[in-house]
Amino acid sequence: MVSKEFLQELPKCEHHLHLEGTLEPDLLFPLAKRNNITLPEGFPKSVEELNEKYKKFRDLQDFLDYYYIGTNVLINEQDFFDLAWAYFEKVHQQGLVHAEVFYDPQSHTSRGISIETVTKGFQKACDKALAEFGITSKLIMCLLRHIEPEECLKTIEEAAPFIKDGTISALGLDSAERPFPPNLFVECYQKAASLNEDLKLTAHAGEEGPAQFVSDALDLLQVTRIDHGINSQHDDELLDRLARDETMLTICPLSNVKLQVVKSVSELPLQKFLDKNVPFSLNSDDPAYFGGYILENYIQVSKDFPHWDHETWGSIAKNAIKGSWCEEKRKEDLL
Ligand code: ES4
Ligand code: ZN
Repeated sequence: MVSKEFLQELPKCEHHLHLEGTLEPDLLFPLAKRNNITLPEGFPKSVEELNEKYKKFRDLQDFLDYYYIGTNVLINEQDFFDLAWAYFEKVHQQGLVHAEVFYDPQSHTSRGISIETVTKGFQKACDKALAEFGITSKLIMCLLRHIEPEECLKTIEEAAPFIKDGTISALGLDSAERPFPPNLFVECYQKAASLNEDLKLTAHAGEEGPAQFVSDALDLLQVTRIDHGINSQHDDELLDRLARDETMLTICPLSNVKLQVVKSVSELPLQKFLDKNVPFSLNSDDPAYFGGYILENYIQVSKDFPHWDHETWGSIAKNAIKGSWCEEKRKEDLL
């Protein structure tokens, strides 16, 4: 098995990280206080109690219920900056060199907070991460799939200035997967893509949903990356397609265990993906909720796949760089 030091020093890229999912209990409570937010009846009262709750979630929806409550404590541009900056400080220590990070504008606009406030706060943290740590980053705006597609179209219009000027690099789709399949969002993806030909497209698919949702995201939404996608393992033709087109899956090992998608990391089809040349990266998803940041995810995978040597790990890190949406020059420098 490779050492923690080796994994720490590998130049790592993260492609599946929800900024709202980096809200640690020890920031959630102070922010609630700072912004005079009353947490709902029955919500844990202390950092310890909340950490206890985060030890296990029944499923994706059980987690999302907590995640959306947490989101409510974020009000001012400074809060969004503080949240993202705390993330960059942590992962800088872990050997992260490039991050493509999600955020959910609708979790905030639905509470009367403007898309400008959110986007500018996050963007300033990204700028500081580049200036202080040399970490490059991209912002990916996600649509919440439990919100009506009509509403989502309005969100895209509100975000249009940031899509047009490239502040938002990509569009994603998250929240409860099974009840809200990709086909509902065809118009939204077309509309967003029409605003900027450089806009990248991705979607959560095949986390709790079937392999068919992965194929549908590729065919109907024209995405060039799939978030999670682990249920692709059940469709050999789809695996061949992902390999042929070099469509990267952004795998989130600790998340899959916490949300009971798998019992343990060893159950993940990572060896199959390697053998079939399906590109994937390893990511933390919602690290404050799932018990680890990027390095802890790498370490857990190394424990569950102990036969992987330095060369295997080197190729995993390289594939993550290759699958990144950073500028070609940056890619060359990282490779
Ligand atoms: C998410 Cl793990 C996961 N799946 C779907 N939507 C999400 N939003 C934040 N984390
Ligand atoms: Zn996710």
